[in-house]
Parts: sequence; C-alpha cells; structure tokens
Amino acid sequence: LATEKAAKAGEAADRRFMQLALALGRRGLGRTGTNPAVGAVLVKDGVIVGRGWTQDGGRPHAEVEALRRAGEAARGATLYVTLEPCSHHGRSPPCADAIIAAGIARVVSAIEDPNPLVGGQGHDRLRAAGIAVEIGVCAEEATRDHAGHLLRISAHRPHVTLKLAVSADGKIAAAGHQPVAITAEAANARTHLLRARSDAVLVGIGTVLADDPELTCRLPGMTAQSPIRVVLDRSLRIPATSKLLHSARTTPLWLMASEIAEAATAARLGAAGAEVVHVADCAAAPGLDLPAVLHALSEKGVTRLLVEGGARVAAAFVTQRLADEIWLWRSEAAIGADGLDALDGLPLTAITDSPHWRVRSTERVGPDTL
Ligand code: AOF
Ligand code: ZN
Repeated sequence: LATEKAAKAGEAADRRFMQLALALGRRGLGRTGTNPAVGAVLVKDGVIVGRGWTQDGGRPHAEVEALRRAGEAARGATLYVTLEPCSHHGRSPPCADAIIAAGIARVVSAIEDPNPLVGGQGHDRLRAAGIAVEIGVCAEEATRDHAGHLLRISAHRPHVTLKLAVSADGKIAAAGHQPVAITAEAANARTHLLRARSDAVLVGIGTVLADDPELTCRLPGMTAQSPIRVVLDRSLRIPATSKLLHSARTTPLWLMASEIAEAATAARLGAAGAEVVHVADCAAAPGLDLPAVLHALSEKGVTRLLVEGGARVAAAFVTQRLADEIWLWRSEAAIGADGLDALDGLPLTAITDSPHWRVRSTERVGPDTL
C-alpha cells in the first residue's frame, strides 16, 4: 500500500510539473515561427532548478534554455518537457545530446515529435544513454498546444481557430452590413491576445471593404506581436486607402488572390508593401479554394491561423469542416431581424447543434459569453 501511495503521489507531482512546463511553453505561442512553442522544467529533489521555453523565432529550444538557467544544478535532475527533445542537427546541436551531457537522470515528456527528423529518435537516444524516459504525461493538453506543429507535419495545413462574435439574436452586423460593436472591452482584449498567439489572422475582402479593420494586436506592450494579416482577396479589390495596406510595411500583409488576378494590380500592391500569393480557385463554388489557401499558408510557415470572418468566410470554414476550434462570443444585446446573419444564411445551430462540435468550456467575460 505504501508503495502504491508513493507511486500515486509521484504521478500527481509529474502532472503538476508538466502543467507548469505547458504554461511556460504557451508563452511562445505565435512567436516561434514554424517551430513549436515548447516548455521545459528541471526539478531536483522536488525543487525547480530551471525553466525554459522556445525563444522568439524558434531558437534556442526550450530544453537548452532550462539547462542554461539551471547550470550545474541540472546534474541528476528530472526534465519535464512538453514535446520530445530533438535529435537532429538543426541551427544548433540536438537537445537530446545537451540533456545527456548535463547529466539529467530522468526525462518526462508529454508527446512524441512527429517531425520525421526526430520521430522517436530523441527519446531513443536518451534511453540509450541510460536516462529513464517516460512519455505521455498530459499528452492531451500538449497535443492541443502543439496542434499547429502537428498539423503542419501531418496535414500540411495550419491549426485553424474561427472567431465569431454574434449578438443575442445571432447577427454580426446591422442591416446593409452596417458594422456595430458586439462584444465589450474584456472580450475584445481576449481577441487581441488570441491574435498575438496566432501566426496569422485571416479575413475575407468583404470584411475589409465593410469594416476597414487593422487586425493587429493592440494590447499594451504587445503591439510587436501582431500576427501576419491575410486577406482572401481573389480579384485584388483591397482599397489603396485601407488601414491594412497603410500598415503593410510594419506588419506583414498577404493577399491571397486568384491565379488570374491582374498582374498590374498585384505589382502596385506589392510596391505598397503587400505580398500577393496566388492560389487556385474553388472548382465547386465562387471564391478561392480554401484547402489550397491553407496549404499555401502552411508552406509559408503559418502553423496557427485565426479566422476572423466575415459571414461568408466563417460559413465556408464551418461547412467545409476546416476549423479545428471555434471561439463563439455572444453578447446580450439583439440587433434585429434585418441584421446580417453570422454565417451568411447558415443557422448558428450548424455549429451549436452539430455532433461535429463539442463544447469544451463556457465562460462569462464581462457582459459577454464565450
Ligand atoms: C525541441 N525543443 O523547444 C522545439 C523543438 O530548425 P530547428 O533546428 O530549430 O528545428 C526545428 C524542429 O525542432 C521543429 O520542427 C520541431 O520538430 C523541433 N522543435 N524541439 O527539442 C524545442 N521547439
Ligand atoms: Zn531541440
């Protein structure tokens, strides 16, 4: 019984330290380029002796950071890491080698790295060096946090989060596309945080024409963490006077256009600081082929994509099952029957009553519900 109790306590401690590693890893979301945002914690005799997370741009890796901070204290410690330590020679030597050299006694890792350069070899190399390796602690959370990296490798597309903010009666704008504020400040701050944690944010050209959004992160101290702005602009209709184009030299702006979009227009927009990316048209419906858009974004290094509308784009992502996660905000005020439906004619029950979707959490944020 005593050994059983001790084992249980050990498992609980492992989960607790892994939760901490996960929290540290999340600091890097939206900042590490194509590299996953990994977290690492070093623990010796129950005391944390080092913490690390993947740094801006993706290097140094989390483990190397934690080892550097721990110094000599790392010898004999347990490493908690949210992704398998790498075994390949990238921009620096493999983390697995650094872990072995530092004299780590035990490694607890959440999930394997499906990157073909790693793919289990990191864990194997640690074991071969006599280190005790345990895999699978908090695997579900790690899979969620690393979804962008996992999908880039397994499906060549980014992880997609769709954000929808609807009125109490399911509208997103007043009659005639007239923009209205729906959610309050607290919810808007959460959206800006979500932008910062995304590599790119995407809207349709209709939203640009109706709202003239900037799509940056404007939280104090976080303005440098704005995502790349992406517009589905099939025939390059973006106005020269738009905020997006005006800020294109400070925050990247990618215009996803049809292969037959006018070359002269593309050149003019390119000269203004935007990047025109040509993708195929959808064969079945008017507009660009969304899987092709996602593939192109993935190829360009986007692992976490936030889709912010408008109604047609949201409906397309929902019906084509291209959203992995939906942030559905609902305010308390109604707009009225002549308002614009959130999903362009598709009822919201296409999300809320569909067995394809499962409610993960419900939360009250200021006067709004997430
Ligand atoms: C780790 N720890 O913190 C991260 C890892 O281009 P490189 O050399 O930086 O390698 C990128 C790959 O390394 C990336 O695709 C993923 O498989 C892994 N990321 N590995 O040990 C980390 N971020
Ligand atoms: Zn590494």
